Amino acid sequence: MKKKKLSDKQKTIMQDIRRKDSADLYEGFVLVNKGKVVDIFCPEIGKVIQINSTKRHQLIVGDSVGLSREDVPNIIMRHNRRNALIRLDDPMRHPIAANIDMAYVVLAPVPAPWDESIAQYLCYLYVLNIPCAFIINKIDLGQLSPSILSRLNYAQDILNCPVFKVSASSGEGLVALRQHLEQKTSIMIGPSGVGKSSLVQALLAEKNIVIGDLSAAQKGRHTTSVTQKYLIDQNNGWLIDSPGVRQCGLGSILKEEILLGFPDFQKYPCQFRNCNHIQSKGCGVQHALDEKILPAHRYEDYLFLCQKFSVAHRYERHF
Ligand SMILES: Nc1nc2c(ncn2[C@@H]2O[C@H](COP(=O)(O)OP(=O)(O)OP(=O)(O)O)[C@@H](O)[C@H]2O)c(=O)[nH]1
Ligand SMILES: [Mg+2]
Ligand SMILES: [Zn+2]
Repeated sequence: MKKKKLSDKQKTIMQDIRRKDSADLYEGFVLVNKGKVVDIFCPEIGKVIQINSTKRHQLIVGDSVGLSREDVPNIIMRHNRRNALIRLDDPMRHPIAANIDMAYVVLAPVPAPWDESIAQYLCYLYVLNIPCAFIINKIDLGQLSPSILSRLNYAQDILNCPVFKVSASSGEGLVALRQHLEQKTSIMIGPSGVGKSSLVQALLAEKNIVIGDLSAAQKGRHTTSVTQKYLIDQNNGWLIDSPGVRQCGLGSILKEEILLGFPDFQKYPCQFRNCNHIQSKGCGVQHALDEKILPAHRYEDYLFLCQKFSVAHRYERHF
């Protein structure tokens, strides 16, 4: 039988499979995808390698890859992602960062957050199954509003989300935050202008392997446009800076997913199966609200997100 000729693309794939089998690869992870090139940190050689990116692997920050042991290494494979963060305002759900241990939502007195945004961030991270913490930055400029603070206290006390109060400018509170960032890969998310990049700069490790290469462009106070990973602690603490969210919304969150963002409601059982907690009689959540066991702000935020969902749904149909 005549042997079928392989195309160049098929040959490369076959070569990659053979290399994968040999397991003779460098392990690395993506620090930044600049479009044409990707910066990959390779712990074994302790260096950042710049590699031409291929569309095939669709690499995002935090992706873990296997590289060929050549003078000019190639990306042979992308390991499966443990999780992936999507942008809050992206109805198409494109991932922006992978393999995250913790997301820190950064807030500040200026620009002030809107009340329901706390529940929105919580819901978004619960749905993605990424642990959440909050950072109140710019404490040198004053306090957040009482309505935001009561929501953050609820998140801390009832939902076990740590809350840090810091100032990237004065350095206040950074010691405790730095400790919390140790030995994991974290990401800073939140509105534009709250100081995410300023915090990353303030927290960078003294002997940063990426500082010369990568972070010079971030020294100014420019709005961040790329998602990038930095070493902030010699104990393997990595921090990803992400562009601020301008539009608020939950992207294409589904109605059923909203309840995932309110695990505290499970403490109040209902007599209805699949209750959406909006009916009045016999609903455990409504009862807890009437009895003032569940704070009104928590229930109001739930109703707000449910309403928001219907808007997101209509919007989505245009795609
Ligand atoms: N007073 C005060 N200003 C701060 C603090 N942290 C950051 N800023 C200022 O806030 C502004 C925005 O800071 P960035 O770090 O660029 O904010 P960002 O969250 O990265 O913004 P995007 O990249 O657009 O999402 C800059 O003018 C900073 O100097 C702080 O702790 N106190
Ligand atoms: Mg920034
Ligand atoms: Zn109910």
